[in-house]
This record gives sequence, C-alpha cells and structure tokens, in this order.
Amino acid sequence: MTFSSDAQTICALASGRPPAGIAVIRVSGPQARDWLGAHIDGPALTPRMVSLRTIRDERGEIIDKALIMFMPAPATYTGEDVVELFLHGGAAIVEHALEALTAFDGVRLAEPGEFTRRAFEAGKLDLTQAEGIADLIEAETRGQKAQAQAQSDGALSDLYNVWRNDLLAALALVEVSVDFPDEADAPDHTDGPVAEKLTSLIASFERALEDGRLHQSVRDGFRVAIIGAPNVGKSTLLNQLAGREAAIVTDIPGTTRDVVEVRCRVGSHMVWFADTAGLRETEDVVEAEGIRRATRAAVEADLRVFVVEDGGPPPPPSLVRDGDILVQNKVDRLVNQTLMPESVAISALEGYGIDELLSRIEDWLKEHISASGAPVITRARHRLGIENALEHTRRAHQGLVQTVGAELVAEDVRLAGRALAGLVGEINVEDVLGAVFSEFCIGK
Ligand SMILES: Nc1nc2c(ncn2[C@@H]2O[C@H](COP(=O)(O)OP(=O)(O)OP(=O)(O)O)[C@@H](O)[C@H]2O)c(=O)[nH]1
Ligand SMILES: [Mg+2]
Repeated sequence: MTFSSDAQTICALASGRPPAGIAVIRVSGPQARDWLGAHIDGPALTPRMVSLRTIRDERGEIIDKALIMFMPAPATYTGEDVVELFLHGGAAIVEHALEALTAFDGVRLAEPGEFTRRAFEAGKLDLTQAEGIADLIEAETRGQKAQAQAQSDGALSDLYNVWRNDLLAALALVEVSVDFPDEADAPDHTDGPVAEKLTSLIASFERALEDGRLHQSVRDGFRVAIIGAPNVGKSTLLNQLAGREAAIVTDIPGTTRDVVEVRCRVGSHMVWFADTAGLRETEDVVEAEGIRRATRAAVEADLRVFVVEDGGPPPPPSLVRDGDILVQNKVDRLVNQTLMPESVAISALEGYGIDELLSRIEDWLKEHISASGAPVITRARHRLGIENALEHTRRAHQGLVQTVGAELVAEDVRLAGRALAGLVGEINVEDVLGAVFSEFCIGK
C-alpha cells in the first residue's frame, strides 16, 4: 500500500456498514469545495453550518437529499478542506455517492487511516495521539476506551516530552565539558547532576516498562490461564465462561492437549481465558507437549486460575504467583462440605460459583490497573522505543562512571532522545508510518 502526500482529495464512508439510519461520507482535500459546488443544488454552503440539500451525480440524477457540512482548511481534522455528507444509510445511496465522488477529477477513495495520516502530516496530532485514535475506535471496553482517550489527548506524548527535556538538560551539562575539555571545574560526572539525571531517567524508563505490561493487556486483553491436574474440570470451566462448547470435555484424564483460548468481557475489561492440558507426569509424547504448553501459558499469563478438586493435589508452587486464584471445582459432588481455605467454590458443570470467580478476577484487574489515569505504554512499538532509550541512557551513565569521554556520553544521551523522538513521530518516521496507519479502518 502506498500513501501519497499528493494534492489528491480523498473520500470514504466514515460510519458503519450500511444499512444504517445515517451514513457519513467524509471528503478531504483541495477538490472538496469544487465537488460540492458541482453536485449540490442551491447557493454555496456557509462554512461549519449544516444544510439540507439535494445532492446529484454528474448526470444530474439525485443521489440523496441530505445534511451537508463544509469545513474549510485549516481548522479541520486533516488540516484540509473537509466535507461531510450525512446521507440516508442505504447501501445503494452510499455506493452512488462514492461513485459520484471518485468520478470527479482529483478525487479517489481513501486508504485505511489516511484521514488521520493527513492530520499527522499537517501537525494536528503526533504519532502516539494517532495511535490513541485508532485504539479509541477499536475500544470494546470502558477500560480500553479510557486508556485510548488519554493517549489521543496526548498524555503519552507529554510524558515522552518530559523525558526528552530531561535528556536535553543532561546533554547540555555533558556538552559543557565537550566544549571546554580542559576546564578544571567541568562537571563531576560520577555523582554530579548529569549522573543524577540519568539515574532518575533510567528509573522512570524501567517503571514505565514494568507498568506497561499490564496496560498493554488492557488494550490487547488480559491473559488468564486455567491450570490444574487432569480431569478437575478446567475445560468445563472454560466452556462455562465462554457460554459455548469451546473445548472438548470427557471423563478421560488428559483430554485437553492444545491451549484453547476464548475471549470474554469481565467487568470493564477484555480477558482471554486459556484452557490448558492437565499437569501430571506422563510418558505420552503428545500429552507431554500439551503440558509443556500449559506450563508456558501459566508463566506468560497475567493471572492464573488453579482448579483443584476435593482430595486432588495442590497447584505446583513453582507456577503460583501472588494474587493467583484457587478454585475448588465439583462442589456439587461434595458430601461433607470440606472447602479449601481461600478458594472459590464452584461447580463448573452446574454453573455454580462462576459469578463469584468472575468478581474475584475483576477485583484482581481493578487492583492491578492503576486508576490514577497516569499515561502508560500500550504497544510493542513504544516498548521497543523505551527499551532503546533505556539502553542508551544506561550506556551513557556507565560511560560517565568509566570516564569514557564526554563525546561518547553525549552521543548516547542523544541516541536516547532520538528513540523517544521516534515514538512521537518526529524523526525516523517513514518506516513506522505505514505500520501505524494501516491498523486503522477506512474512513478514519
Ligand atoms: N460433578 C461435576 N463434574 C464435573 C464438574 N466439572 C467437570 N466435571 C466432569 O469432570 C470430567 C472432566 O472434565 P474436563 O472439563 O474435561 O476436565 P479437564 O480438567 O479439562 O481435564 P483434562 O483436559 O483431561 O485435563 C468430565 O466428565 C466433566 O463432566 C463439576 O463441576 N461437577
Ligand atoms: Mg480439558
């Protein structure tokens, strides 16, 4: 896919798939105004005022009678002239309108994300804000929405810019000694202000990477692994959570081999539940591979739900992390009511206790996602950028301690700054732009 910053005008259906009550078609670019002039009845539109007009194609045939708004550049989303048509949301009307638009000289259909890309190129938003907008459109839960809103409002850019300013301040101090190599009072690099700044940046980067793991999960869905011995009812539990027969259930121990994942909403978050093979010693090659995968799923998950049944073995201590949830299944069969302490009693078969389990998971999610509204990293691209900045900052700090010379230290500080500049899209953008904007839907 190629984007061009040509002077072409782009158009697309910006609202959902027809049929719908209303279909919004968006047009952006230099031809938008001329197209309107040629295709609507009546006098020119007043900018930013909505008018009810008849829209015709190039042969004079009526496309629709609809509300239209014209927004002149530069105070628009893309920074260009923008027209929005609020048509009756039928497939034929939308098709007719798009045909009449693209038949006009210099007008073509937009690529995914091209409106937002133009907004980025016009300096209306930076790359992290553009990503926030893509996430906002994709958000299915309130948690995802809140995070995306903060990012599209620039919370993440602000954070990166604070870090970049700190790096610039450190750089200025280092450069003092580059400029005056023989100065007796050049900064003392091992415990002076430069080292202090770098140490505090290193701590900030590390914290952001740490927090980011969970917040990436807000965006992509939390991973909850269902772990336990064979036959305790893990697959039955998964099916109960999914509301369908996602995994095979039999009374034969060792039924599940592959990891089976289902996606469910828990409170205001998206969760991927993974059903896994029952853990036990086995000679069976296929089952052993299943158990290896189960163990990996347990380690990689954000949270583990350990399923046990009365009299069964406890979860393997090496897999248990703080906050994990213990579930005692098959309580419908329990005669003497010996419930394990700290466990959630359920009957996966009968659906008993599932709400209690879900609310425990929700509590865990709430506890682990700070409601502070602090900006957080949510994408691999950001993780990589910050890891890069961290590495250079660490090297710069090490260089200070080992007195490798101010030029080398300065270079690392500069590279750390560049890594952050790449995140907001100020430098080195060409290679990431395609990747970022192709995630968008058409019309945004
Ligand atoms: N009475 C009762 N039986 C259950 C319950 N949950 C599961 N079972 C039964 O226990 C047997 C094993 O269930 P599965 O869900 O396949 O167990 P699993 O943990 O996935 O087993 P593996 O895949 O072999 O590790 C089946 O016969 C289920 O019907 C429950 O809550 N109560
Ligand atoms: Mg199973």
